[in-house]
Amino acid sequence: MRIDVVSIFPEYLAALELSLIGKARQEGLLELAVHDLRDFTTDRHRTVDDTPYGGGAGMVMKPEPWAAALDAVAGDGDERPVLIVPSPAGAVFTQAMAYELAEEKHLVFACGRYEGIDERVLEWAGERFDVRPVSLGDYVLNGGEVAVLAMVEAVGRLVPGVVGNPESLVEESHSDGLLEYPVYTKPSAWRERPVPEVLLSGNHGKIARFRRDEQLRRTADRRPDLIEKLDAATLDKADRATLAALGYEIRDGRVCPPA
Ligand code: 6GU
Repeated sequence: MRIDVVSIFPEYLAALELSLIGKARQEGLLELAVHDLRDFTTDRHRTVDDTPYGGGAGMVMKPEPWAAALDAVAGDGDERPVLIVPSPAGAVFTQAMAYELAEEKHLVFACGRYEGIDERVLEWAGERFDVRPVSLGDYVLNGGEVAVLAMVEAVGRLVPGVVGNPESLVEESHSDGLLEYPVYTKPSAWRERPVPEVLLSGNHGKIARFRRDEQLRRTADRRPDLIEKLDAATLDKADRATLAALGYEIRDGRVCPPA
């Protein structure tokens, strides 16, 4: 996979040289380049922003440096790269989106700052890119760089070969619509706190059941919105009993919260 990131703070993306993603770059699994938007300006002051038409607070990123930068990274035209525009006004980034993006050959991230990029850039870019404004969630960051760090890590780890043991991608939070179960390691008793006994039993059926129930309990507690999105057809008898004990009711294939 090829990834291009355009930013006025290219140093922000230095973290992508570390850990799993850094290693994947060294091994050639990810080809990642960071570009300084100011290198695509033509004036002496390397200006990237200007005041908003219609008035209002803050500054808007000028179209021309963005057009020049996107022209430079677009590639030969026989592919249609995905242009991800991090913005609190985007669609929410999810694990499902990370899986989709991990299938792509070429991702371009356009990091806006200030109040955002002139809207015409996104319209114009639609001729050559699949343009996707994407948000990490309902809060505001000063720019797209931190969001790009998160998204490149979430997508990059799903690219085959980046995570050494692909098994570790199967049983993790959000892979089945539930949060992950709690984990424990040695010692079996620590500061008077024993590990749940079933985990020491060697009974793999019971362990699987315990973990599934912990997933259901934890998700109901922390993310009840995810419980309501479950398809009841995917729930076995024991799942239904656990949800019933938590006060949920199953009606017409939906999991309904306690009143
Ligand atoms: Cl992707 N960008 C910015 N600037 N703020 C955000 C965000 C993205 N996601 C949540 N807040």
